[in-house]
Amino acid sequence: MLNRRKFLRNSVLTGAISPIALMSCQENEGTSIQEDNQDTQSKTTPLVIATWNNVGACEAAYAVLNKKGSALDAVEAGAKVPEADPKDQSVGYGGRPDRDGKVTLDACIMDKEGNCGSVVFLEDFKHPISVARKVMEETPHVILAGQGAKQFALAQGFQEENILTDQSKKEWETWKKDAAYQPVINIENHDTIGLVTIDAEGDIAGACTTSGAAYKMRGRVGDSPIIGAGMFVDNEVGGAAATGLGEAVLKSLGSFLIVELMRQGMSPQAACEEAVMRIVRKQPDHVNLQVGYLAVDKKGNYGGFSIQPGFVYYIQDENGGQLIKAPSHL
Ligand code: SD4
Repeated sequence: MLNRRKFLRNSVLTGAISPIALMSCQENEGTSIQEDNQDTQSKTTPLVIATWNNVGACEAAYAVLNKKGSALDAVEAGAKVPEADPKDQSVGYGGRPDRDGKVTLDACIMDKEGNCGSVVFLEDFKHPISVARKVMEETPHVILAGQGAKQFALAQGFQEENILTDQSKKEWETWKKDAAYQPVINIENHDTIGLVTIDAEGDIAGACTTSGAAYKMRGRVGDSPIIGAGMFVDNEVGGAAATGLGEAVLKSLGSFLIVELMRQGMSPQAACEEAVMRIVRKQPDHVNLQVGYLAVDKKGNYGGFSIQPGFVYYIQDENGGQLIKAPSHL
């Protein structure tokens, strides 16, 4: 909360936000952005909340909820939207490859009972989230990796296909000329989707799906498919999701931490801030990397926070959708 106060004080002092009207609007890619400058904001349930400007995903997820569908079906439907979109180069089909030119996907899903499934280092499938769901529903395991995950996906009837698009291949070929291995992700250019939904019954589910850090080392797995790091939900409390440099999130299991802090009474906003501050306090290189968290509790209170400015998240309920600019530490 110290940091939240510092943020508010600095913002007011520099005139970045008006002390009377703490909400401001900006334009970004045709979507109006609201600045989240309040300690507790809330929405009615059912609702969908997702990292970045993932409007299509939130709409698809909300359409499921609107028809009284389950939170679990909603997160899967939502996650599949960017997975299928070749223009989204951080997720699924069209994702940027690793340094060897192979697209490797990470995804996880979790339901209201605390059941979860995950795939890591999965190649050649467009919808890792659906394979992760099958891991949850059809196996006694939580995580399947690489060739084993592929074998399982094929056995489940998923179609193998080339998911490296010409665009991502071309960019990789340009990158290869210098092949500078810089795992620091461009702080403004993430699209990894972590989403949490609350359905009409008040039940919660979560999902997270990504192609991971561009040009990563072959075999690298990030936070996104790791339950408790990239995403975590607890039906008694709420849910959280992460985006940004996975290594930083993994070191503090950020999403699990946020849910536990909410369990102890913190607001989603304060819990996201504390999770970011754990990274800030323990990882001196945080100035060079981005991590953004979002969280929602059972009542529909929500929040988000990041290390660097630039993290936005999208939230949708019966009143429509809103893109929200999260406050940041720096
Ligand atoms: C990873 N957390 O693999 C992911 C990357 C990400 O938006 O969030 N990109 O580290």
